[in-house]
Amino acid sequence: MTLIHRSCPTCEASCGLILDVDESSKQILSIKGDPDDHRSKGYVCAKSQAFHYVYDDPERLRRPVKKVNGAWQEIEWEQALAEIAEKLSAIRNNHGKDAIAMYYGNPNGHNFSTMVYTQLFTQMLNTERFFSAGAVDQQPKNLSSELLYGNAWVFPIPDIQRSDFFVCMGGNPLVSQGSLMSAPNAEQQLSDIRERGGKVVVIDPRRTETADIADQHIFIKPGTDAYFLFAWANILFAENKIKLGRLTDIVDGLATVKALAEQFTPENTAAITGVSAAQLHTLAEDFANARAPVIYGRIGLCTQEFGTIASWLVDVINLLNGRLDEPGGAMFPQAATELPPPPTPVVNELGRDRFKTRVRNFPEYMGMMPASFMAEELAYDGDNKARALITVAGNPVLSVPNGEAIREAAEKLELIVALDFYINETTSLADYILPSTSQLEHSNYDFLFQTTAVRNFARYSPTVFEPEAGALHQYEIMTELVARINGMQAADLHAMMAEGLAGQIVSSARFAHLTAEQINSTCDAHSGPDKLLDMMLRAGPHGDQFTDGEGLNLNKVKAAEHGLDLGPLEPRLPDILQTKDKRLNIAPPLIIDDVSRLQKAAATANDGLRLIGRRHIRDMNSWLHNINQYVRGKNRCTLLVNPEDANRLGLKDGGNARVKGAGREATVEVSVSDSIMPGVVSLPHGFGHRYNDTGQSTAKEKLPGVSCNDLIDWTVLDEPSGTSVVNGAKIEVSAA
Ligand SMILES: Nc1nc2c(c(=O)[nH]1)N[C@H]1C(S)=C(S)[C@@H](COP(=O)(O)OP(=O)(O)OC[C@H]3O[C@@H](n4cnc5c(=O)[nH]c(N)nc54)[C@H](O)[C@@H]3O)O[C@H]1N2
Ligand SMILES: Nc1nc2c(c(=O)[nH]1)N[C@H]1C(S)=C(S)[C@@H](COP(=O)(O)OP(=O)(O)OC[C@H]3O[C@@H](n4cnc5c(=O)[nH]c(N)nc54)[C@H](O)[C@@H]3O)O[C@H]1N2
Ligand code: SF4
Ligand SMILES: [Mo]
Repeated sequence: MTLIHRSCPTCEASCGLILDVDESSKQILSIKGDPDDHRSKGYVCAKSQAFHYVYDDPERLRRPVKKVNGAWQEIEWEQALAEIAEKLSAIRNNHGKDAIAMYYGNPNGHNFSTMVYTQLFTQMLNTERFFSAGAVDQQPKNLSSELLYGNAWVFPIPDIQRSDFFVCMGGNPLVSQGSLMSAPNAEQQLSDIRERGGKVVVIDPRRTETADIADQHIFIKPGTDAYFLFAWANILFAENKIKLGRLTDIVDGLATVKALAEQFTPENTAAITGVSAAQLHTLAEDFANARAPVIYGRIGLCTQEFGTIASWLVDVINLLNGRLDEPGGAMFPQAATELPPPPTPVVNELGRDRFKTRVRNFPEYMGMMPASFMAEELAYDGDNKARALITVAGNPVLSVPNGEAIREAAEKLELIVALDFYINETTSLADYILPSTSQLEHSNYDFLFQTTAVRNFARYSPTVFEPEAGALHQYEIMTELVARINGMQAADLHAMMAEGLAGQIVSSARFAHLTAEQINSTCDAHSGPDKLLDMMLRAGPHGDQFTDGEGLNLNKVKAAEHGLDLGPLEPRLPDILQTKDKRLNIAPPLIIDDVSRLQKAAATANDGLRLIGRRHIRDMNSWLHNINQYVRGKNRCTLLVNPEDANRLGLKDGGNARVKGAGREATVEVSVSDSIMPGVVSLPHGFGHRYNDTGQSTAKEKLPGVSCNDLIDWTVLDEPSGTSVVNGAKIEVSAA
């Protein structure tokens, strides 16, 4: 029996765990919350066991498989990598780089080594047919951050531990456990606000689990948050309540925002949003009068028709109230791995519209095409069409609108290679599946989520069980593929990664006295991704500066088995800006130009029934449904309908409804509840385990459900960012 401390890799909260393991038999005896983890303090949710269940799942792939005459055959790694590289090279040489499409899924963000090798992988493939789960997720926030702060990956995070007034829009942290707000035990953290005498307000078309513990819940019609937030800004301007404070001298564009906000009053937006003028006035006033208020918006604000405007307005409201970059407001975390600034300040150009989609001529964002257009881009039959697809830890057939058509299009491709360890609704179409080690078999560092945490921290998770001989980690699979396609050696690419990082570090003024070789050799005790991590930690804001003296290095972070507390969030403006002249223009033209689309849509904002999603504690998007413990019990892939709508449509609780959208229809069980507002229905995503060729028998048998993404109009996008509109989609419902 050995006790191992590590963090949970399943959601952004990254709770601290204690694993009791029998290393010789590779058995997990128990997984419990770590009471000494300063972030999670012993808290865990039901999914804390997920990586154990996945590790044990007999249907998880352990070795590469190849489809031969329609049947899967296990093959050796060497054969798999050699055959795939040869086929991909041939396609690329004969038809160009864009003939290989790629889809990048969510679990990659939970894996340190995959994240640091992602750039190598994507740059070497360099395909314009690049899709990701981000375009059904946070891309509007990326765009807003890129335009405001010059960096798409710098997010203002609500400093809820010091806030006394928390307005939550389009997020349900009690279930999701917080997103772009890594805050283990969200329920406790929100209750703490109330115990400190503060207030929690939830604005959501559904009275969510978070709303249930809040002081106030306000129903808002889906997709109308931008009108609501503009009207809020209107009040601030009209009542002369703008407080830019310390940021006054760096902010531009105030007059432009004012002119726009003047057109949206609490009165003229009330019928659109469903929020009365009086309610908004009270909220704006309470917020302005609070000591440390903050407003937060998440996926319900991103994956809607005006996702970029709504996501941007959240920052604008914080800023106008003097709450951006202030304790208890929206603040910028600092990662322990943050690299020192380069010699000349970086001014980032907007990464958008450098190429267009083939079918609709739609601008790319972040080098990616909209995920909602994946089906038609794969099916495109013109010059330079797609011939191969690589999926990396994703399941677009269920996760992306028009998923059924993604399947149909993928079936016609010459080659599909899936980096995954399940035969899911997408990877079942592959010619090869390359399973990486599972999370218990590799170390991890909470890399992405240290940049979204409500308090700065560093946390390393050791490998629990050594993988079986020959097994490859995800970053190794990626490197092998890149090496073989480019006629290189994987070992050389690994060395290049270390040299490149060391070179980047010594280019900064702070480390100009060192050479790349010195940095490289100082970190020689570690290899692979651990070595890169050691370099970043030593060069970072708390690092030992490569002195082996005071400050962090990897060994010290490893030794801190409950994780390291690096203190509360600190003000970071203007230093963090990577915009021209280090100015913060709150009226970026791309967003301002989109406001005319918002104005035009006002007349039809309330047409017909609208569909929203919902998450449940035992789901993780589409991929934990093969775990018996997570799918037993009552069907949760149900359509939530308000009693008013149920009466009008003749629907009964527990009966069935016919749901029509995107030219498809499905039958789903109805759950009648006044927790959802009239005119809105809710169906969770990640279900629809209906294809016979998948290798997830429990999912298929126990809780197949229907895929809401087949019913969502995939042609409607948040236009500036190309993000899918999975919340507020028009839908038809009738009795079945
Ligand atoms: N309608 C609607 N659609 C949505 C959303 C919504 O709210 N509503 N939410 C969207 C969001 S936020 C997201 S993030 C996406 C998620 O979309 P995806 O990322 O496409 O889907 P997942 O269900 O997370 O699939 C993850 C896959 O990764 C594999 N995997 C897990 N861990 C590993 C690993 O360590 N190695 C390898 N090789 N594979 C691994 C799993 O086996 C699984 O097949 O869905 C989006 N889709
Ligand atoms: N248990 C569990 N946890 C998860 C996941 C999971 O699948 N299961 N997925 C993880 C991932 S990948 C992500 S990105 C995060 C997402 O984390 P959250 O953003 O917290 O996700 P949701 O629970 O989907 O909350 C979205 C909320 O937006 C509301 N909403 C929908 N449309 C609108 C609208 O137009 N306006 C407003 N104001 N609200 C709206 C919905 O009713 C819902 O309550 O969760 C993560 N955590
Ligand atoms: S809240 Fe997230 S990180 Fe914490 S135990 Fe549950 S799944 Fe794991
Ligand atoms: Mo997500």
